[in-house]
Amino acid sequence: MTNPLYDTLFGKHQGKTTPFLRLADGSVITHDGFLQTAAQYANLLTDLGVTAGDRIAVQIAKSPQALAVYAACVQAGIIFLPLNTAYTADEVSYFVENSGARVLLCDESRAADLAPVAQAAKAVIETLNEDGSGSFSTKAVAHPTSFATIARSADDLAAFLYTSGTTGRSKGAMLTQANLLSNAKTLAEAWKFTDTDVLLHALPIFHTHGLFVATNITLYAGGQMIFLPKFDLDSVIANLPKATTMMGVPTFYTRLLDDGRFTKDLAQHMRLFVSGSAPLLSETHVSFETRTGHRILERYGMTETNMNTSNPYDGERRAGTVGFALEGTEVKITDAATGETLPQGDIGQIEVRGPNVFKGYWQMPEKTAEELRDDGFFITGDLGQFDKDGYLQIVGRNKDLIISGGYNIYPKEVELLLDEEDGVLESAVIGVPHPDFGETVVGVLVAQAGATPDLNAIKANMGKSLARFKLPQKLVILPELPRNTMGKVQKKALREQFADLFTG
Ligand code: MLC
Ligand code: AMP
Repeated sequence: MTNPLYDTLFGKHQGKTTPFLRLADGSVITHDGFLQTAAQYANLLTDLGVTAGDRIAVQIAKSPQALAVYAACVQAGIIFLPLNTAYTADEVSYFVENSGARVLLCDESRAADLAPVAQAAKAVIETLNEDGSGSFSTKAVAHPTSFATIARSADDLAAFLYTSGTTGRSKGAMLTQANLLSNAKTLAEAWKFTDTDVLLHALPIFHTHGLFVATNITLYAGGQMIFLPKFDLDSVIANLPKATTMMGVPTFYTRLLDDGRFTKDLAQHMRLFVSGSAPLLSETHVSFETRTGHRILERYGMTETNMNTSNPYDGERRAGTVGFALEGTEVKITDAATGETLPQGDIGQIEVRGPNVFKGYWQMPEKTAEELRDDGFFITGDLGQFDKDGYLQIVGRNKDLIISGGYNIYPKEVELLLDEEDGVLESAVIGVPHPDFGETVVGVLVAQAGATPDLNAIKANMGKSLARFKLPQKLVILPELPRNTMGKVQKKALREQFADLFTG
C-alpha cells in the first residue's frame, strides 16, 4: 500500500456512489463526492506549499467539508491538527506556534481575531465556514477532483491532538497512521460494524471520540453516518429511527433519558449504543436498559492511546466497568511508586501497551519519557482495578483533571489565570458533581489581605483568554485553602466540601 491510512479508510471507496454522509436537511453526500472534495483540498494545500509531514491547524465548525479536510490531509501526508471551536485566540495561538503549523483554517467570523495569530506564527490563514463557504473552498473548486496520493508508511504521523498537561502547558500527542488504523480495525471488528450500519454522529470532530472512533470505524466498515452539526436533542430524536448505532459521552444518554420522547419504540431497531470519554454512572446504565431494553456498551480510551478497553459486544456489558483489553492491547495495574504489577483486585495506576499507543509528545522528550516507558507501556494517569472476572473498573485519576461533558479541563491552567486576577492571593480549581455534565468546574479563592475580589469581573476577564467550557461555573472565597502537613492543597477536602453545590 502506498498510504495505508488513506487506502484503507478512504481510497477503497473511490468511485462508490452510495451514501456516506446524511445531513440534517435530508441531503446526501456519496463516498465518491466526498473524496472528490477531499482531493480538491489536497491539491489546494499542495498549491499553498504544504507538503507531507507539515502540520495544518484547523478550528472550524463541524461539516462534511471539515471532515474532507481530514481526508485531504491523510491523502497528502499532511499532519492534521483539529482544535476545539471554543478555544480563544490566546489558546489557538499556542497550538499554532507550538506545532509550527503552515496553515490555520478557521471560520470567517474568527478571521480578524486569528489573523495576528497566524501572522505571528508565519502561517497562512484561510477560512472555511459551517455551510462550506469560505476562501478555502472558493479556491479549491478550481482544482482537479483527483489527487495522486502521497506515499506514507504506517509509522508516519497522521495527526496531532493536543491534550492539556498538569503543568498547564498543552502537549501535542503524535498519532501515527498505524495508531489510527489498528484501532479502527480492532473496534470495527469488536463492535461488528458493517457497510449496512448507519451511525448517528452528534459528537464534535476535533477529538478522538468523534473523529477517530466514530468516523474511522464507519469508514473502515464502509457504512454511513447521519452527520449532525452538534448534539441537539430534537435533531437526535428525529434522526434516531434512521440509525443503527450511536456513540456519545454520558451527557448524551442522560439528556435522552430526561426526555419523554425517548422511548423503547424510538430505539427499538438500534443495534448498538456506545458510551465513553467520561464515566457512565451505573444508574444511567440501568435506567437506559429499563427504558429501551438496550445495554449501553462502555469503553475506555484517551487521546494518547485511542481506545484501550471495551465491554464485550456479545456477553455481559457490566455497568460501572469498561470491560476488557481490546485485541492486541495489553492493560496492567501497577504500583505508582515501584511500577510493579499489582495482584488482581488491587487498585493502582492503569498502564497500556499496543499498536494504538501514540509515538510521544511533539518536541517534549522529557514529558514523553515521564509517561511512556521504554518497554512501550503508557502510564495513563487513571486509577483502576480488575474485578474477579477481569473487567476493568476505573476508580479515579492520578492526574489533576476535570472531565465536564466529555471535555477535559486541567485545573492548573485555570488556577494560573485565577491567581493573576485582582485581589486574588491564591486559588484551587476542583471538579464537583453536576447533573448534566457529570462534573463541572469550581474555583476556590483566597483573597489578598484587605481585598474583596469582584467575582463577576474575574469571570468576565478570564473568559477573554479561556474557552467557556473551562470557566468556573462558580467561584467561592475561603479564608484559607486546606493543606496537609507538607503544605500541599487538599483538593479532596474541597471536593467534599462543595460536593452538593450543583446536585444538592
Ligand atoms: C458546552 N458547554 C460546556 C460544555 N459544552 N460546559 C461545560 N462542559 C461542556 N462539555 C457550555 C458552553 O460553553 C456554553 O456556556 C453552554 O455550555 C452552552 O453551550 P452549547 O455548545 O450549546 O452546549 P451543548 O451543545 O449543550 O454541549 C454540551 C455537549 C458537548 C455535552 C453536547 O459539550 C459535547 O458534545 N461534548 C462531547 C465532548 C467530546 O466529544 N469528548 C470526547 C473527547 S475524546 P455559556 O457560558 O456560553 O452559556 C476522549 C477520549 C475518549 O475523551 O475516550 O473518547
Ligand atoms: P482525553 O485526554 O480527552 O482523551 O481524555 C481521556 C480520559 O478520559 C481518560 O484518561 C479517562 O480519565 C477518561 N475516560 C475515557 N473514557 C472513560 C470511561 N469510559 N470511563 C471513565 N473515564 C473515561
